[in-house]
Amino acid sequence: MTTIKLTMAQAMIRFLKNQYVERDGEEFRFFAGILGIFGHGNVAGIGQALQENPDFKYIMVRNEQSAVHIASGFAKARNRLQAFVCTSSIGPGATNMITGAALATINRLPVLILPGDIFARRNVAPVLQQLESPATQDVSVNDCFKPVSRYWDRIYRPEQLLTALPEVMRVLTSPAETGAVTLALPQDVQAEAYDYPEEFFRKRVWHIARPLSDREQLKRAVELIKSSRRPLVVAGGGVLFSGAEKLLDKFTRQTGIPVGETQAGKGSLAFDHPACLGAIGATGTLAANRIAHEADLVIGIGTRYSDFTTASKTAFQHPEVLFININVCEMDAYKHNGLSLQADAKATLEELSKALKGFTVTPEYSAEVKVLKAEWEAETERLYHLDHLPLPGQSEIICALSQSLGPRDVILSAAGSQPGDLHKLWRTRTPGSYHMEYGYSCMGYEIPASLGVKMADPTREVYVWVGDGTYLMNPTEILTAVQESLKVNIIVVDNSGFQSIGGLSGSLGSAGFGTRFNQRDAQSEQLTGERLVVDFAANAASFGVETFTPQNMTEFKDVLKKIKHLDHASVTVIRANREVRVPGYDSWWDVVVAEVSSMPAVKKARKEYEAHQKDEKYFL
Ligand SMILES: Cc1ncc(C[n+]2csc(CCOP(=O)(O)OP(=O)(O)O)c2C)c(N)n1
Ligand SMILES: [Mg+2]
Repeated sequence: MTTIKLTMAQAMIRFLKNQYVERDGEEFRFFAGILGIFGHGNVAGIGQALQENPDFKYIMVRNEQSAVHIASGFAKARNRLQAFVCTSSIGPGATNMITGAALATINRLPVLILPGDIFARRNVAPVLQQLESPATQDVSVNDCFKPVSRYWDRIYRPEQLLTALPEVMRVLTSPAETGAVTLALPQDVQAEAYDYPEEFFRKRVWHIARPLSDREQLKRAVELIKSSRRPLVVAGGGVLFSGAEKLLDKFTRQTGIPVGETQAGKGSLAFDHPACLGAIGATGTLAANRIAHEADLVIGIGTRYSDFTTASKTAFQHPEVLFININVCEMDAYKHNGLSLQADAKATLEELSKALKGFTVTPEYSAEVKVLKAEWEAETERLYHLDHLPLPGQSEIICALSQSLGPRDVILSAAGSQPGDLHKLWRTRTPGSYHMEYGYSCMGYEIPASLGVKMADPTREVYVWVGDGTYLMNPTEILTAVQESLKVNIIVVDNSGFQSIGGLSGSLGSAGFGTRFNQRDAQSEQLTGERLVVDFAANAASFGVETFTPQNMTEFKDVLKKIKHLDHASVTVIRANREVRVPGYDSWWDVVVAEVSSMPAVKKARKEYEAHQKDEKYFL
């Protein structure tokens, strides 16, 4: 056996460089590179190995959490066929990545996380940034990654890479299992040498399979669909990950079954497709939610049925509603006591289309879908043209963006009031052009993720929408955009605080308490003093990007025309009215109101809450 003497870190990078995936005959190098920040816990290990491997791109970031967000944005935009690695020092650099890991795992996005770890040798403990325990020496802050990782391991000896890395690849490339994979790397072991077999570093191609469902279950599903009167497809992120959009188009045109889209599944069909009812659930359109209400069969494709999708289990009210779940992930395939088709979405839609030749929904049902769709388009138009003065409503900003963006351009967001508003109102025209992180809805994902999306496909314009609150949480990767010459178009909507949570608080009887950006008032000692004015453009300009501050909608539209043709990143700041909201449509979201309170508004909200909660269903 030929061997090569390498440090554990050098062996790691050499192995990662040689991993490929293949799906439908197309092959990709799996890792696009590594993102991170060096400290004493990785600089001489992974850092040194990267210096020796300049063909494995290293991108320096400003915050380790952002590194994981960039990686998630990238993996999502590449439909999980490529990923990034993230490296950090030990201690705070490592724990900064936990939020990112949770986001990746919840959204089922492959990210390889390599936090540095305390000395395996232990004789010099406690080292800088080490968490000590009186109960064991076999613990470090990196154990906190366990619940948020799909695979977790610690490499105490260099030869453990030989058995750990194949597991890492199995999980990262598995459509059902993927998420954050964490390999904790003790700082001393990273630099330790070992005679690795050359064979370990050969090119490996991981095949991404398209598993078919159980034959009996498929037959039963076909019968169920044939005997349904009001079937509805719920299209989740799995449709896009599987690349099943064309098959969904064919299936729905053939059968006439309408489609509601989850946040992750939006863009499965173009907004003007005859079967597309748009967003479903708590942030759904009136068209999708009304059809859902009376659906007798829900065909969930690649959805995990989050509370936003099911409107906290109130969306599906037909007394005998049944579910068919097409999902590669067993856990999701069995949800709602559904008939499980544990299988790839694209392959299964192909089979169902064949088996359902001749089946269509009734003309009455199709007519109802058409009317509701038209009604929703009219409502969208109304909200697009509020002409609110002096400050516009958010729906007008959506309208301006919608008119300016090309069909392949990407709109990206994650938290605030815009995910709900965009879910309802964005007119998605191509798959991947609506990029919403709503599994973790993590403030601070947006700007870093936009860099990942841009790297995933530089031919697409990326528009990232952040609220003022979100901007304040994590603006610093703007500098990384400048460093990497990544043209991202950042739109900051300043409504002086947390409009979303303020509105939610209001609806729960708490009048927006603690959600506005105001100074502490000297007399009341509450946060009700002068409005805190932040010059977001000046802040952004300090990172070296061009900035724009349109004062009204006309100027905003002019800026959008201009930034389209720039060759560098920019930040546009526009103020919006925080009280002009996009309403909800036949849906609700379960956020519990205090059962007892001395506040009359809370008591009233509690009564309404109890009435709504009665609609929550178990699917037994
Ligand atoms: C990291 C993180 N912290 C807290 C929250 C809860 N949260 C959701 S939206 C929101 C306010 C966002 O404010 P802003 O970005 O200004 O958007 P707006 O609601 O004003 O549209 C908060 C605090 C979150 N989603 N993520
Ligand atoms: Mg805000």
